[in-house]
Amino acid sequence: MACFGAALLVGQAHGAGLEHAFSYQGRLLDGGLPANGLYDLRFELFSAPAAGTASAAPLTNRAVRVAGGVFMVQLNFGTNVFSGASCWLEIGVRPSGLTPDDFVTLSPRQPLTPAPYALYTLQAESLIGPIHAAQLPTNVARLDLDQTFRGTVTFGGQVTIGSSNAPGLLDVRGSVRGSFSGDGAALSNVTAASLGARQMERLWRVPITLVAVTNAGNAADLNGKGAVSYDFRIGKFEVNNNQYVVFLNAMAADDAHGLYDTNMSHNAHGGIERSGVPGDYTYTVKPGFGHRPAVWVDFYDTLRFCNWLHNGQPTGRQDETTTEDGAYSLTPEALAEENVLRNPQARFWLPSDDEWYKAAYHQPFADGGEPTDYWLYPTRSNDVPISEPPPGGPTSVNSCCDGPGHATDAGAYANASTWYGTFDQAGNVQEWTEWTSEFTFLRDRRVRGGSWEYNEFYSGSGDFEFDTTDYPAPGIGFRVAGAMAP
Ligand SMILES: [Ca+2]
Ligand SMILES: [Ca+2]
Repeated sequence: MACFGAALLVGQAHGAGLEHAFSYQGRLLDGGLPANGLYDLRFELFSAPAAGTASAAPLTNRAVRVAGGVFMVQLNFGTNVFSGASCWLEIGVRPSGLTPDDFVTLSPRQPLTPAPYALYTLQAESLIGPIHAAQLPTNVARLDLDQTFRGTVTFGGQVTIGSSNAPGLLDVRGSVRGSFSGDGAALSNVTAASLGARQMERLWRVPITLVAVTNAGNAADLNGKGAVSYDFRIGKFEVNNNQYVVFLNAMAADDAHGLYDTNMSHNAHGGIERSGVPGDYTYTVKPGFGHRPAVWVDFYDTLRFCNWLHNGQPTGRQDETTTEDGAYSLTPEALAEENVLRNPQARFWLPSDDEWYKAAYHQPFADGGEPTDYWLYPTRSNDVPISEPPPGGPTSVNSCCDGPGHATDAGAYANASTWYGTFDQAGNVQEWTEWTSEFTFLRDRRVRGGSWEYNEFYSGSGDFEFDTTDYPAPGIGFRVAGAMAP
C-alpha cells in the first residue's frame, strides 16, 4: 500500500465559463518522495476539519499528471456550496491505471484558503462584467422596472420626478394625481398664482347669509299680503356678483339656458365679465362690483340659482341634477305654460310674494310694531324713506333721485334693516318674487322693494310693480329664501 503525503492548496478562482470552478494546486508525496506519474484524485468538501458529512458530491479527477510532486486540477462543486462558512477539502488518492485499490484518504483535511473561497460570492468572476438581472434577488430594487417599496422610504438628498435637476428637495414636473386627505391646516407658503378664477370658484361654496322669519301663522296685512303659516329663512342681503359669478363658473361653461346676459358685461350696471369660448366660458367680477347685487337676471335665472343651491352647488352641465330640477322642476312643459311651482322638499327657493312681504314689513304689535303688525316701508317705519348715499340712517334708502345713481354694495345702508334683520328690501335693486297668482295669467312676476332707478315710494308695501319672466334689467336682482333647516 502506497503512503501519500499531504497536499497544499494554492488554488485560485479561474476561468470564464467555469463559473463555480477553481484551480487547485497541490503537492503529493509518494513514499516520502515527490510523486511522479498518473494518479486518481478524489476531492470532498466538508464544513469541519474532521468528521461530518460532505457538503457536496465528491469529485474524482482521474489520471492526473503529477510531476515532481506537483499537480493541478479544476474543481467544481457546483452552485451555492460556498456559503461563506469555513470549509475543508478532504483528498483521496490512488495510483491511476492498474491499481484496483481504494482511495487513500490524506490527513488532515485541507482548509480552503481565501482565493477559491472568493467563489462563495458565487459570481465573483462575473462581477468583472454585468450581473444578469435574472440573478438578482427579488428584494433588490430595479431602476428600470416598476417598483413597490413596502417599507419606509427616506431620501436624504434631492428628489426629482420628471426632471433631472431639482431646484428644491422635491421637484415634481407634471401633474400630481390622487386623493389627498387632511384639512391642509399645516400648509403654508402655497403660491396659487396659476390657479384660475374658475378653478378657485369651483372649489368655493357660496355662503348665503339667511335670517329667520318666525311668527308662523301670522295674519295678513290689510291688503291681504304677508300671511305665512310656517317659519322660514330669507337672505339677509340681495344675491351679489361675487355669489352669482361662482354660480356661472360652476354651471355656465356651456351656458345652455342663458344664466349670463351680455348686459352683465356691456352695460355699465352689469358686474360680470365673460371670456373664453362656448363650452369653456369663464366669468369674473368687474372691479368694485363684487358686493353689488347681481343684475340683468331674469326670473328663471333666479329659479336656476335656487335649484343650484338646493342641489349643493354642483359643477357641470345645466341639467336635472343641477339647475333644471330640485326646488323647481323646469320642464319644457312647465316653462312653456309658465306655471312652475316650488317643490315641497325645496331647501332654497325664491321668496313668494307673501314671504318677501312678511320679511320686509312685518313686526308684531306685541314686539313694538304697529297695531296692524305691518309697517308701510321695509325700514320699520311708516315714514317715506330718505333717499341719500349710504350709509345714512335707519330709514335711508338707495333710490332715485338723491341716491348714488347705481346699485350699492348689499347692506351698505347699514343702519336701515327690517324687523327680521334683512337689508335693502327697501331700494337698491328690485327683487324677483316667486309667484303672484294675480299676475301669472300675464306671465308676469312681481318685483318688490323699488330700486336706485325708482323713487323711494316704490319700496312701500302697496307698490304694484311686475315684469315678464324674461325681462332682465339693471335695476332688478333677487334674494333667496330657504327652509329653517335646509
Ligand atoms: Ca338669463
Ligand atoms: Ca332691494
